[in-house]
Amino acid sequence: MSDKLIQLVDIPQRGDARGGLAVAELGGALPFPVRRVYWLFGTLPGVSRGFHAHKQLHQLCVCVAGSVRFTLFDGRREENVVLNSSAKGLLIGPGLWREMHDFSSDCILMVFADAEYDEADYIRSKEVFIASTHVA
Ligand code: T46
Repeated sequence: MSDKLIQLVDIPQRGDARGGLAVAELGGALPFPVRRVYWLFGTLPGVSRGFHAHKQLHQLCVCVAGSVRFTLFDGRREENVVLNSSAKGLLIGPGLWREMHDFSSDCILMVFADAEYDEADYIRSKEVFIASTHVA
């Protein structure tokens, strides 16, 4: 899988004896200016999410509580990444099919995105996604 499409980055920890503090800032863990932040929480037991790719969107995903497993597919190879620490962020570029599985009941997944929500940026059919990865 191309390193440019998926990358696990360290989120700097600036906590002290009083408690934790983690920082995602431009030029640090964040390689792009953020235009949208959303978070997934309260995912019901056994439920998987995602099942789409993005055409342009770049995102940084940080599991700030609990755990979740990402399955990422670039049209050829599949990779699984477990996020279970707020000290790690998963950078996901465009052109990657993503699924999220095994959400813990306390999972809160924060997502920093470089663009506003746009349904036209989604590819929600796996067939269409695979076809798009084989265009010369
Ligand atoms: C992604 C993974 C990690 C909005 O109206 N605004 C938003 O910013 C978002 C993210 C979603 N929505 C609407 C679209 C759907 O009607 O909320 C509903 C649920 O979205 P979706 O089914 O796409 O959610 P997930 O959990 O499958 O995927 C989300 C993001 O959509 C996606 O970009 O990469 O989390």
